[in-house]
Amino acid sequence: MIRFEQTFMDFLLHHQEKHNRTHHFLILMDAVISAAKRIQHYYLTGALQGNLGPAGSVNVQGENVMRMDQIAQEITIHYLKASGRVIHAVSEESKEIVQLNPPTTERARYFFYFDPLDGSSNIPHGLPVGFMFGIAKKSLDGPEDCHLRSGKDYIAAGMFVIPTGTFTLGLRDAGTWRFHIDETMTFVRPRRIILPRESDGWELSFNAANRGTFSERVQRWIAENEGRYAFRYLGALAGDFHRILANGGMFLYPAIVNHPNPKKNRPQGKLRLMYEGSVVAFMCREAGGMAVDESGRPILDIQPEDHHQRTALYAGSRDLVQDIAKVLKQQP
Ligand code: FDP
Repeated sequence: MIRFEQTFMDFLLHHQEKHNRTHHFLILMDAVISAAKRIQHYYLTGALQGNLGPAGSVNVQGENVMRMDQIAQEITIHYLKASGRVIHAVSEESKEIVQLNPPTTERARYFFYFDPLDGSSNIPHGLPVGFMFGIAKKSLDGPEDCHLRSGKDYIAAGMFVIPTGTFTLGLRDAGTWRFHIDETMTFVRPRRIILPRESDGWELSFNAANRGTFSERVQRWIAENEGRYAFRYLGALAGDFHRILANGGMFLYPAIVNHPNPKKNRPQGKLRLMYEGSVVAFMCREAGGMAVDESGRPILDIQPEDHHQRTALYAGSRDLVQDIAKVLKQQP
């Protein structure tokens, strides 16, 4: 007997029909899956094709752009545009908003926030990187002002860990789900992810080399708690958060406030709110967890003022995040 797995598209079709929704979101997600698979192909063959090196330019964040960043950006924009469903996209790789379809057309209804290849220090080695995205929908009732959306306004957020063939998607009020790629390059076998409540397997994930640059209270919290948990750090948010979702614990990228070279301090944090922090926070909420910023405020409540705004991030098991949030809320 041949064993057939439920595909991602079948899963999503059922979800949309169960909730009496249109097929527009399905069409958008088909484009996202096509983009992720194509990026994965370029990444897998990148070492042989000479695509894992620098591109020779600097992005909106002042970071060196890798050749793969450009390839992933081009691929994603192509498929988003072809879907006809996206009004505009905000990407780590583009300072300007990428206008795709006028909001006045009936079928263009989504805003797409993404980092096409996150975790750039892993690129030269071909090690895991992420394609992360959040999706918001235009207002169907009133005039659309295309404003900046906070994470609590997202309808979905997800990440591919490339090239491992795993895809995780949070759907508003419908859970966080994980899929795996099969031999026909189809994402299959939906499995709902709930962050484990038991602390036995919990992990902490942060860049330990930065430890002395965190605020004193964060350093103290780490010193008091780290002995209880395993420690893992891959250096690519999607991969690190993938583990946290499965094992529980917390990913943290705190504000850098005590760097020996004050010019290197990052009091706002390093990660980008709209296509990293809110994406992780959304999946976290749908998996029963939570995420806060450096002041202990829920990430999903932050109203962005800029598309490329940064944030500190503490995301994972609710009890652990609540515990550090208490410390973060205290006056320094
Ligand atoms: P990177 O700068 O290598 O692109 O967004 C950025 C990100 O990667 C995350 O994926 C990752 O979690 C973090 O930054 C890694 O930063 P450090 O190298 O400072 O640890």
